[in-house]
Amino acid sequence: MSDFKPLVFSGVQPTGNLHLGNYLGAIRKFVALQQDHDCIYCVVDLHAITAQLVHQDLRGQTRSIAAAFIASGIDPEKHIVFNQSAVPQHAELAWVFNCVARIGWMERMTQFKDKSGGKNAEQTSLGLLAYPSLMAADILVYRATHVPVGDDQKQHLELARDIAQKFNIDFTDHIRKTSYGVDIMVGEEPVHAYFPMVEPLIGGPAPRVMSLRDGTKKMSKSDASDLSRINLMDDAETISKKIRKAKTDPDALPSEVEGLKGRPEADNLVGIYAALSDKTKQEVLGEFGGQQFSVFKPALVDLAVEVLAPISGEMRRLMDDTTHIDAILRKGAEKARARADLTMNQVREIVGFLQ
Ligand code: AQP
Repeated sequence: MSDFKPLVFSGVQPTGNLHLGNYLGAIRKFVALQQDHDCIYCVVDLHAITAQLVHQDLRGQTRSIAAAFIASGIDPEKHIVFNQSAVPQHAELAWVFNCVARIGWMERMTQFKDKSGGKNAEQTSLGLLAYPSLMAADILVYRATHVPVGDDQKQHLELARDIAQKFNIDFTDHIRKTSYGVDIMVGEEPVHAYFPMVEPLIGGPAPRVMSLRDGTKKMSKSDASDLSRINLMDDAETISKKIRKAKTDPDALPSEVEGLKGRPEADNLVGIYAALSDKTKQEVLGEFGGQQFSVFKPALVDLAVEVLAPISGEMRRLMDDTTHIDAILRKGAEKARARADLTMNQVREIVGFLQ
């Protein structure tokens, strides 16, 4: 039985300042994966206009995400870094997927419900509803197999699998007439597939970094309070202030992970420490169990500054030379277009478009 060649794909939206959640949930994993995998990392600017159409400086934001990738350690020579709108095949495949996916699938997405509910109903674009279909296309236009993301994207990746599976089933006979199909197992079933069943890579001690003000809410770019998040570009003093002011409870840290249950803020800070130091939560508690937050927080400040300061410094340096970033993105887009075009030519043939 043949199988798909492993390929990693992921994207980040240029919709505001990157925060620690984006870094620990996504970018830090991107960096680690490039050691053993072929990787494609994308600044998803088409996604950026789904929730808000007009941006003050979409180009600048796009460059800053690319700068964050590179400053964090992604190698654009060995891997591919580009912005989504420069590869029109993403949008072309998304249209095919809009016709494969069912409206009900999209309406069930938690992110859509959160962003389109209440007073936002009138402002909700068709693009926001179709967002997961474009995300499936981003991944599958490269027939990528593995997608590192934060826990908040899990539902969208399950949908990408549903779309891939429905395409494979709807077009089975057409796929068989070409030589492009691959034999895979879906559960116990052997399937002749054109698109792989993508695997989310979500694990780690901080798969969902929570707000510093409320341990039950995701750390997010759109939170009104800047104190709720640590931005990648925050200086040492700001990081220190935000961690010192982070909400906690009055108890000392427990010695076992079990003891973090029902203590969302403590759990979040321990998870952040663990992810930043490449340790498990249990290892962190082995070091700090029984200690008060007055001891733990300064240690977390030192660690966060030690990890983030070189990244923000390098981002600033890169942002001063936009010609260099633009050249990286242009070169990346050329490499991405060549791969995406190969897939789209085959998809056009499978679907039956006259070429
Ligand atoms: N809090 C988080 N914890 C872990 N991972 C996170 N990600 C986002 N927030 C967290 C992951 O970062 C990657 C890029 O995310 P995105 O560009 O899609 O942005 P987003 O998820 O829309 O980010 P925000 O901050 O949550 O934006 P708003 O406020 O607009 O909703 C993804 O892999 C994501 O999982």
